[in-house]
Amino acid sequence: MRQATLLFLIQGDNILLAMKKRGFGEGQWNGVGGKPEKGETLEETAIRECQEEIEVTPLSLKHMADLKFYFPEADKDWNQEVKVYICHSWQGDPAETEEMAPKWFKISDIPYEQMWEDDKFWLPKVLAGKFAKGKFHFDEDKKLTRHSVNAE
Ligand code: 8OG
Repeated sequence: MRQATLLFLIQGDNILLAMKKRGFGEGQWNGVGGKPEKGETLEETAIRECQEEIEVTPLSLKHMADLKFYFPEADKDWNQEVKVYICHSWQGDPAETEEMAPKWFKISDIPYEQMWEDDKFWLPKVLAGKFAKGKFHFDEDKKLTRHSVNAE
C-alpha cells in the first residue's frame, strides 16, 4: 500500500489547518503532508511537505496515528497508509503557497464538515493525546462506508 504523511501544527488551544487548493482532497481543510520521495524516511517527508506547503520547518514531530484508507477495487491505487504527526515547535510563519492556504482554528471549533469524512472519528482522539489506529473504507463516491478506530 502506498504511504503518506499528515502533520498538524498545534499551539495552545489552536490547530493549524490548511485549505487544499489542488489535487487529492481539494477544497477541504486538512493538515499538511504527502508521499515520500525516493530514499526519504516518513519523518523527512513530513518535514519537507510542511516546508513546501506552508513554508514552516517543524523542529519536533510526535507520531500520533496510523490510518489505513481503502477504496473500491477499481480505485485501489488510492489505497493509502497515512502516518499522522503533531508538531509543537517550528521555524517560520505559516504562509500560503500554490498548494495550501493555512489558517488557525480553535481546537473546539474544527470544521469537520469541510474535512475528510473520517477525520471526526480519529482527530479528536489524537488531540486528546491518544495514539490512534484506524481503518476506513470508502465507496466509489468517496463516501465512508465503514470504519474502526482504536485509541489508547
Ligand atoms: O500527495 P497528496 O496531496 O496526494 O497527499 C494526500 C494528503 O492527504 C496526505 O497528506 C495524506 C492526506 N490524506 C489522505 N486521506 C486522508 C483522510 O482521509 N483524512 C485526512 N485528514 N487526510 C488524508 O490521503
